Amino acid sequence: MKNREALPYLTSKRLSPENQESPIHFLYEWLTPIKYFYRRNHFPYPVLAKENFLLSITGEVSHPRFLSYDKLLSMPVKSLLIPLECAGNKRANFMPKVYGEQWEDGAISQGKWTGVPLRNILQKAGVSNDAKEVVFDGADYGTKPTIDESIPFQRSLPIEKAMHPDTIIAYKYNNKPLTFKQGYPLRLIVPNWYAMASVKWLSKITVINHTFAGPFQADDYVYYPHKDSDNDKIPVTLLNVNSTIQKPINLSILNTGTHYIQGMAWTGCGIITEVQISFDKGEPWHNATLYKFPHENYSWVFWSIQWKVEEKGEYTIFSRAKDSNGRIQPLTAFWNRKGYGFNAVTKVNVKIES
Ligand SMILES: Nc1nc2c(c(=O)[nH]1)N[C@H]1C(S)=C(S)[C@@H](COP(=O)(O)O)O[C@H]1N2
Ligand SMILES: [Mo]
Repeated sequence: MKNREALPYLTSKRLSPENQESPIHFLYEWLTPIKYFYRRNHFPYPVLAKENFLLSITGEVSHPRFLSYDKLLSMPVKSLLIPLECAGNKRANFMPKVYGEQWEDGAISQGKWTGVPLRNILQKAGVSNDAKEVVFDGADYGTKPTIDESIPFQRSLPIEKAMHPDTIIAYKYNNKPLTFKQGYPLRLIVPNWYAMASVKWLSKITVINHTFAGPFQADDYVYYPHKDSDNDKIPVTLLNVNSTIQKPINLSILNTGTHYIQGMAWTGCGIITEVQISFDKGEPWHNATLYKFPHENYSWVFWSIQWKVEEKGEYTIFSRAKDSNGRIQPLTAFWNRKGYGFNAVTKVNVKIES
């Protein structure tokens, strides 16, 4: 039979706007192929052509700029291996349940991003001394239930993060021009932060001397620890330390013998130093072997451990990652009303049948 393929595919959570999970359990690669990159959108896709496109840099700057796509391509370039993880990744695991896209563990993907450090462009524009934040506009727009008018997708960064040498305006993914769904022609890439910061279809950069309070900054992407009040809210920024068990898949039926438990781990604070596995609900923990991509400290790490199992029955395999800042996946996730940053110890149930 023709056109029959046994390949993994994106799992749709929603068609418009398009929200789809990566088949993360089947990806043992450093670079997620573009067809397996997860998709998370707030609005319909905008259509941009590089020919009539100018990126503006205005606001608290001495020399406002309007850069063409070709001008950007002529500037000094940088390439980095960076994962993008949606702040809602693994939201489906929160108890009690929270409203929002019920992502399992596939709202994460990574690849090689190539572009111009934002810092170079800001320096050319001459950022004023009282600059506080930089606001990034995507070209996509639409309405939100809480707001009447049509608004663009907008996010800000503190000036320090905007000036970080690894915050880049990307125009290539895995050595090819960005695809239309991933932000063509330009996309901000903010390493170590949850992916809402990495604004697609980047069209406008505005330096401001106050705190930005757009809806995607001050309402969404904020941890609200309480069910009924907005007290103690904290903005969502850095990725939590986290891991995913890729193999075995949850609820697998296996036989006695030797199995390899495999997965990935990542953090937004330093590097992964350890991944520990328990073969059945906690103590004892065993150290997995880590596989790191040389000189790419933002990249996820892969890990693997051998499991010899002789007794039939049901088992719950746990994984927990630690990072160089002493952070470790907790047994229970920090519950918050909008369901961001789930990073409790990762669990997979299996049955050993014969
Ligand atoms: N312009 C624009 N940028 C955006 C978004 C968006 O809806 N519009 N979504 C953000 C969120 S919440 C995530 S998780 C990532 C998703 O990127 P992807 O679709 O390439 O996976 O893009 C971020 N940047
Ligand atoms: Mo997201």
